[in-house]
This record gives sequence, structure tokens and C-alpha cells, in this order.
Amino acid sequence: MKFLMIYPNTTGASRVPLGIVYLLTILRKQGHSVKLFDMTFYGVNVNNNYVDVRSKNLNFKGINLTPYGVIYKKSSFEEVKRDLIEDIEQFEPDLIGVTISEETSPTGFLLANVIKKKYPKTKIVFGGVFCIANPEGVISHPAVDIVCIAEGEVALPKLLQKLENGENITDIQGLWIKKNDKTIVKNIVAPLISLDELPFLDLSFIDDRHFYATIAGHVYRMTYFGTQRGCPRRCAYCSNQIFLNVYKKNVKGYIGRKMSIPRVIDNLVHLKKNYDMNFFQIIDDDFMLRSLNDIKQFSRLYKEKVSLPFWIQAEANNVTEEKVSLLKDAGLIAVAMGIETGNEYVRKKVFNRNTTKEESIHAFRIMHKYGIRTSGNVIIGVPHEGRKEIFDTINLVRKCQPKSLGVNVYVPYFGTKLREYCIEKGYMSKGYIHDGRTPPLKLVLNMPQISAEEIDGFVRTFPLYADLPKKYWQTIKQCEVLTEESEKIFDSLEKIYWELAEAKGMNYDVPGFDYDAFFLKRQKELEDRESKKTVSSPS
Ligand code: B12
Ligand code: SF4
Repeated sequence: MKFLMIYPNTTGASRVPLGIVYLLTILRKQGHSVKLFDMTFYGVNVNNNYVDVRSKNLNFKGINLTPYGVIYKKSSFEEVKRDLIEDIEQFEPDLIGVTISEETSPTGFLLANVIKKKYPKTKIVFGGVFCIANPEGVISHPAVDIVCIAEGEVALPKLLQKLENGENITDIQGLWIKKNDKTIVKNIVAPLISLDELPFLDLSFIDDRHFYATIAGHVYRMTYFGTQRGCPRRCAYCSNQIFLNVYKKNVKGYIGRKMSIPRVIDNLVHLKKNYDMNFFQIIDDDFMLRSLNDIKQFSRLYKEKVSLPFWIQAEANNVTEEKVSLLKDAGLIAVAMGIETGNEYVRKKVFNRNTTKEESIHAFRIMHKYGIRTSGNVIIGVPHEGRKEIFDTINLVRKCQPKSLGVNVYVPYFGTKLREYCIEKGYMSKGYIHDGRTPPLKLVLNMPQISAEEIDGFVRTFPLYADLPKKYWQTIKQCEVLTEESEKIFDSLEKIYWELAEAKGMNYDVPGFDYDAFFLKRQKELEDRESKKTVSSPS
């Protein structure tokens, strides 16, 4: 069978979309012909690209990736549609898949409409986190025939196999199917697979611009890799609860699984060897959920067999000095940790988070002691949070001292408890869907205690409040409101901000890594590719 997967990524966020790569890898291994239509580098949303917006708001210092070949085309949506239709004409898929998060769902539906109009008989299957959060909403869309309500590694191959054999598809676990009479068959989720059964990733589907990114002030060639699925916590704003709920509700099971450490290492060796990676980002929600024994084994084998710098995400309340020292020894250079809020009421009652302020401060201290480069994330623009509560968060960040800071404005994602609360309180409409084509970092909620303009002001100034000495606070306050005068003040504060950042060590060099050689090698690759294109192009 021929299967086309569409990735309607409008956010400009690069990196490897692991979920669909697993699906494509499995289908290819089973003998199907597969193709990926990836919107990422069309740059249709180039003015609202969240990477640029964050860099402008001092969340990190943007490095120009153009010399590494990372160029966005700045295309119109019409061009995307034209190319998609061209691909369909040439490839003639038997089935089309679309992967969606909430932010990419409006574009996913638009493309599905385009396809259905031209090829009404071609079946379209949707999957991804928004389908797990809102299966009713997705299946009710006229262009959608099938929805994958959970992980897809069992359900999608089964669907293709049954279509190939001309068999009934309405009983496939993990799928909701719209029948010809428009009634919907709602199957329960498919059994969970062990992560050790997953094949090695086939990254040949992936545009290699996804591999170049900046970590701690340097560019590397990297990929994400997940060693665990699921997080046992239920933070009220996070989509993790929908993953927990779907398995609890459907099969009374728990989604949390870990890949065995030897298998993790084999995977990473495969990626290093076959795709020439020189960095890894381990995308587990909390790598520190691993036991001390796991981390001992990982660190020993990683150092011996992989031996590349790497990055992890961690939750502060699982961070221990022993784990950090082992990981440092293995090559850990950077970590991202959620700080989220410094206000106790918001932490417990609004966010349902267990990690305390003290645990956050302690975890950052340990990371810094071992020379690990930290980034911290906070969320502002939430119920029960006014200026005072935002300053509680600023004060906690001042104590944690992350080397870089991600300031996020709360987005009420479908299927989360906090969204339900916001609807109940009348802060937002029931049907709201967060469209990734709208400008990022804008307040969605309409709340009595803080306005959208005030949140804009904090998005602009939060890193300044968090990093500069308190004597600057009065001056920073003037920058909360955007005027010609305040822009000038902002520019001068920005200079001080980056000087201080430089002084406290924003950038981490990996000892022994030859950055110049890496850059030249990439240049050569790009030149070779260009000359091949020129040679093979018709005269
Ligand atoms: C890595 C990651 C990214 C990467 C890659 C994204 C991607 N599409 O894979 C990047 C950096 C690009 C990214 C960007 C963003 N992300 Co992100 N990201 C993650 C993270 C940490 C892991 C994703 C992952 O690899 N999961 C493991 C794989 C196996 O699962 P999966 O992707 O869901 O895929 C499985 C199923 O969904 C299904 N499936 C998926 N697609 C399809 C398609 C078909 C046809 C079928 C049948 C099945 C199917 O099968 C897959 C295999 O089992 C998750 C958190 C998490 N734990 O999931 C957040 C998460 C997905 N991201 C989130 C957000 C908010 C964003 C951004 C909006 C951030 C921003 N402000 O810009 C952007 C959106 C960009 C986008 N393209 O959607 C939210 C999504 C919220 C929501 N309800 O939509 C999550 C859930 C974080 C959270 N805890 O709230 N992200
Ligand atoms: S710890 Fe992180 S991944 Fe887990 S529920 Fe909370 S925010 Fe989500």
C-alpha cells in the first residue's frame, strides 16, 4: 500500500517529530511505500515564528542557522496546497494520514478539506495529541474518516494491512471509524507495546534541516530520542493527563513505560553511526524518573559506546546529586526544568504541582555545581495570578538562576483540568482551539485580575526582572508599556542583560569538540548538494 503522512507544522519549530517517524519506519519495514509531506520549512507563519519571538523577548540568544542550511521558504499557503496536490498526483497514495497537535489542527483540517475536494474517495486518518484530547471534535470534521485515539504503532499498520486485504476495518483497536452512513464506531485503545519492540528510527524521511539546532550557544547536528513514555504526574495545565486518562478509561492501564537501558544505547549508537549525529536531546518528560540503578547503567554504557554531549528534561523533585554526577560524567551538558510558578496558591490549587520552591532551588544548585547548563520554564497568565503572584515567580527564578529562561503564556489546551476550570469561570469560550498561526505568547484568557496588555508587558520584561539587579526594577517597569521612549530604554537594558548573561556563562563549550571543523564539514556538504542539483537540473 502507499501511505502519505502530512505534518502541518506551522509553528516554525524544527526537530524530529518522533511519533510519526516511528509510524513511517514500521510501515516501511512491513513493505508499504511511505512518504512524508512536511510543512515546517515552508515558513508560512514566518512573522509569528515562536523561535524568533522568543529570541526577541530575551528567552535565548538566537544563532543564525542559515550557514547550516536551515532556511525557511516564506511561502504562501497556496504554494503549500499546490505542492501537496503535486505530491498526491505523483505518489497516488491509498491512504493519507495527518498528524496534529492542537496548534497545528486548523491547518491540518484545511489541508484535509483541499484533499477531500479533489479526491473524495481517498480515506484520511488523523492522529496525534489533539486526536487523543478531542476525538469527538476531530471525527466530526467532514474531511476526517478515521481518528487514532492513542499511540499508533499497532493501529495504523493494522489499518493498512486490512485495507490491503479488502477486510472490514471497523473493529481496529485504537481507531474511531466514520462509516458510509456517517455513524461512528468507537473502538477502545490498542494494547500498549513495549518500548523495546520499537524499531530503530529511520530518519531518511526527515529533511535534514530538522537536525541543526542550538544548545548552550553552539550549533550541533542532533535528534530527539525518547527513552520513556508517560509521566505519572497530573499538572492541571499539561496534556500528559489526557495520555493517562485514555488508557485508564479504555483499558484501566497506565501508559508509563521505560525502554531498557541496553536498548536505549543500541538506538543511540544506531543514530550516531547512520546519521552522523554529534549531540542527543533526550525528550522524556522527566529523565530523572529513572532509578539510580538505571542511571548508573546508562552512564556507564553511554560513555563507553555513544560518547556524545547530550541534553535532558527533568523535574526538580527527582533530581539528586548522585544522579547528576553520573550523568555529567557520561556527557550531560544541559538540562531543561520547569519552574512554572513561585506562588504557593497557584502551584498547589491552580497547577496541581507537587514540586516545591525549595526543591526547584536545590535542583538548579546541584546542576550548577556540576557545570550543567540550565534552562528554566515559567508560565504566566493563569487564573488567580496578578502582578504580585508574577513577582513571586520572578523572585523564585532569581533564586534558581537558570542560564536561560522560557517565559510562556498559559494556553488552555483541550482535555486539561485547568481549561475546564477556565471555561467554568467564564474566562474563555467552550469551543476555543489554539491556532498556532496566531501570534505566540499572547494571553488567551479574559480574567478580572490582569489584562492582556499587562501580560504583554511581562513577556517583554520578565527576563530583565529576573536577571538584572533590583536597582533596575523601576526602569524595567517603564518598558512594560511599549512607547518610543521605552524601546530605547529596553535596548540599553538588553545590552546589560546580555553582558551579564555572558559573564555568568551562557555558553558551554564541549571539551574536545571541534566546532570549526564541524562548520566546515557542513559547508562542504551543502556545496556538494548544490553542485549536484545544478548538474542534474535539465538545461
Ligand atoms: C518532542 C515534542 C515537540 C517537538 C516535536 C513535535 C512532534 N510533532 O512530534 C517540537 C519541538 C517540534 C514540538 C513543538 C511544539 N510542541 Co511539543 N512536544 C513534544 C513532546 C515533548 C514529545 C512528543 C513525542 O515525541 N511524543 C512521543 C510520540 C511517540 O508520541 P506522539 O507524537 O503523540 O505520536 C504518537 C500518537 O500521537 C500517534 N500519532 C501521531 N500522529 C499520528 C498520525 C496518524 C495518522 C496516526 C494514525 C497516529 C498518529 O502515534 C504516535 C506514535 O505512537 C510532547 C510531550 C509528550 N510527552 O508527548 C510535547 C507536546 C506534544 N508539545 C506540545 C506543544 C504545546 C508544542 C508547541 C505548540 C510548542 C510551541 N509553543 O510552539 C509546538 C507545536 C508544534 C507542532 N508541530 O505541533 C504539547 C501539545 C499540546 C496539545 N494538546 O496540542 C505537548 C503534549 C506538551 C505538553 N505536555 O503539553 N514539540
Ligand atoms: S511533570 Fe511535566 S510532563 Fe509531568 S504532568 Fe507535570 S508538566 Fe506534564
